[in-house]
Amino acid sequence: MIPPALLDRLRQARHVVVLTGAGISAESGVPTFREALTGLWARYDPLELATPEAFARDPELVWNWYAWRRELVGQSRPNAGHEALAGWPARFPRFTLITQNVDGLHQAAGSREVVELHGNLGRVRCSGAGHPVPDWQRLDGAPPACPRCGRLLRPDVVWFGETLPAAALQSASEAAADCDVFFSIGTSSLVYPAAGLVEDALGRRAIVVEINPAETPLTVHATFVLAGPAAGILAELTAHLAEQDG
Ligand code: BV8
Repeated sequence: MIPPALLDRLRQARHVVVLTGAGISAESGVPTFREALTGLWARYDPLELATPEAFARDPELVWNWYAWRRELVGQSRPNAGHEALAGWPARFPRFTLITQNVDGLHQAAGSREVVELHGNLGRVRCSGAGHPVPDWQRLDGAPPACPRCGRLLRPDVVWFGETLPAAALQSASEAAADCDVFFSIGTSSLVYPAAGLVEDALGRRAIVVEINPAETPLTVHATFVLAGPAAGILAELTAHLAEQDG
């Protein structure tokens, strides 16, 4: 059930921002970050593995964790939530989609402009100079060497303790500071600076909508809380918006 008051606010919205986390990909079968350690990975802590220290200590282990996740993502398809959001740029005067996810499913659903705060595990880069390496051999086992300088290749994602891509963080911060509606979808709101974006919106009395089956530190501050899985809620919300088109 979508609150009519939310639909009214969306009808008048000037700039809608959406921040997504791993939860929006859960219904595509991509485990959320904390679930991304099942089976042989169950004994590791993602906060430990997703760090430059872990890669320096055991590059093969970290490389293979990402190879396994890349495999999972490769077998996944965007769900109704990704697809609904792909149509939202046409519904609002201004729309910004920001994601913490590294699975590329928003782009696979047709979203053309996606602010990727934490990179994308479909890309790799040189662990030395940082330049992207588009055509690399997909080997299991030890990470391949950079064809240019011989240093190890690494996933093009942001690890804990690493700064976010400056351009992405700036776009996200500017959008959060300008928007009049901020959606936080499928994120535990625990990881910074991504989780801090909504604070800009709250500070300016923008409408904040949280879509998540569980409570998070944001829940008590949100204007509207749509408690449930994102795919169905976003499909229902989009259907209401389409009704307004007459
Ligand atoms: C940095 C890529 C400068 C890798 C990831 C304050 C300011 C700045 C930094 C910090 C700070 N406090 C602490 C820090 C350090 C740290 C941090 O935030 N630590 C946390 C643990 C406290 N931040 C950093 O290190 C960042 N770097 O700021 O640099 C700096 C450096 C050092 C010290 C100070 C400053 C870098 C953070 C980026 C890390 N990389 N991902 C990879 O994926 O392998 S973050 C990773 O974890 C994910 O991208 C995601 O964003 C995050 C959380 O993962 P999950 O919990 O799985 O996913 P999510 O949060 O999205 O939760 C799932 C949610 O979905 C749940 O709520 C669930 O209920 C819901 N859900 C489930 N099913 C559904 C659903 N929702 C809807 N529908 C469903 N069907």
